Amino acid sequence: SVPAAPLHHNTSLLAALTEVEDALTSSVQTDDEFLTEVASHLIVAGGKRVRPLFSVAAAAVERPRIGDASRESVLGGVSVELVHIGSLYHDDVMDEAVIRRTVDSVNARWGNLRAILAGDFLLARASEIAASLGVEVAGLLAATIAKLCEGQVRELQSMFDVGRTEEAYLSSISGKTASLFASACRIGGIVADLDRDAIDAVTEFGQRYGMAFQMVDDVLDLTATEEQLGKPAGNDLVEGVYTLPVLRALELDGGEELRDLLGQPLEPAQIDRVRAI
Ligand code: GRG
Repeated sequence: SVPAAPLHHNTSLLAALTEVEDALTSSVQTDDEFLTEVASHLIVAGGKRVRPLFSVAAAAVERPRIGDASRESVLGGVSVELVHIGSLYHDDVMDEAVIRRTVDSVNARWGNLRAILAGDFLLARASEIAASLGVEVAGLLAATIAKLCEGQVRELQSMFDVGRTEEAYLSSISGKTASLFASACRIGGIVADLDRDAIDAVTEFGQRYGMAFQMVDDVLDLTATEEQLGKPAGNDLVEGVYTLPVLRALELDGGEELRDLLGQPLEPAQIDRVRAI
């Protein structure tokens, strides 16, 4: 969750995040109560809301107070968060994940068919909101959804490959994670009418931050607890995904011991051994 202390010093940022919550809730209202319930599931469950925070902050870079956000930057952030949540619905179907944001995954609660449809619905609502912000934002969000898909396909093609290169890993996370952080910032910059250099600068920041964010996420899979993650820890390891920390450990280890351990179902003691490496 967002650290409490800075928010006390910044009531306008807190107000923007409250607006984000309200707009997220409104965005999934339909005449179909069941669809609204399924689509609300991970909104209600929480999440850090890092991406909308970046939209709001990017829109405020040339203003005296961070969080001096326009309604448009809040809506831009909401469109990005809806894409993020929709991608989590689909990702959990692909991974057969049962826990997300500390609660049942949507597929575990309602099955794959409804999880896929509700994910589609979230993407549609994200597109509607982006379109209300103009053609540039709408086009950017659509292009970003395409990048997430490209990144995820690249991920599928190399994640289980013992010969995975760091370039393959970086190319995958650039698409599946960093592109949405970059667009979160860029949309904030566009709706705040920043000049083109500033828009490019906040986009570059988002892209780099997103790369670092995914690398940390992959390290946390090895080092954090289920309580901290809101989902089971060590998942990547159990499934044999070659994330950056694993690739680096393979290098450090000289390869042999770790190479023998990986690529098969691991016992708890073996997981501890890999973590130690
Ligand atoms: C349908 C848009 C769409 C895409 C299809 C499934 C897919 C392709 C992409 C998934 C990509 C994916 C799940 C990347 C991982 C991103 C990531 C770091 C998730 C965790 O983000 P946090 O830590 O989670 O911000 P919270 O719960 O705090 O929001």
